[in-house]
Amino acid sequence: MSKTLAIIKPDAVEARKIGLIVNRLEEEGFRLLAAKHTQLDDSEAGEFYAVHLERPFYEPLKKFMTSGPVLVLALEREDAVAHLRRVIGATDPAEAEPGTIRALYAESKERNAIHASDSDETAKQEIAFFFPALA
Ligand code: 3AN
Repeated sequence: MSKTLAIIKPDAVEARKIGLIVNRLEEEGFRLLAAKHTQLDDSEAGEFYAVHLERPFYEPLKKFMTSGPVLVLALEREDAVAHLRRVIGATDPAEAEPGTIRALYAESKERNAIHASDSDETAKQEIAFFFPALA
């Protein structure tokens, strides 16, 4: 068993897709270890996306991620990181495989419904960031 972190982003929360997305994750075999409904502030979003600091989309990404509530999820499953990346689909919904969460619910590259950790190492850091008790 391994762990990963997902964030249902402000666009999907606003569009009332939390239930459908959590249902899909459970159908995919993920166990929900912890959940936090919160609105990130600028410093939290900045720290979370620090790896993108030099990218042109860093400021708009922070603005979007702080624009409304999100649902942060710690998830467990066999091969959790890779499986969740497959289930969410490509960053750009136009390139996401049909049936993936982003193909179904994302609007654009930025407003793309859901975040998922991209490696076991990142998953560990991201889980510790939001759920220190699980680390
Ligand atoms: P992913 O979320 O698929 O791992 P990353 O880690 O490359 O993608 O990017 C993190 C977030 O930054 C994405 N979820 C998306 O919201 C935003 N992002 C990435 N690339 C772009 C881009 N070219 N334009 C706008 N936003 C972007």
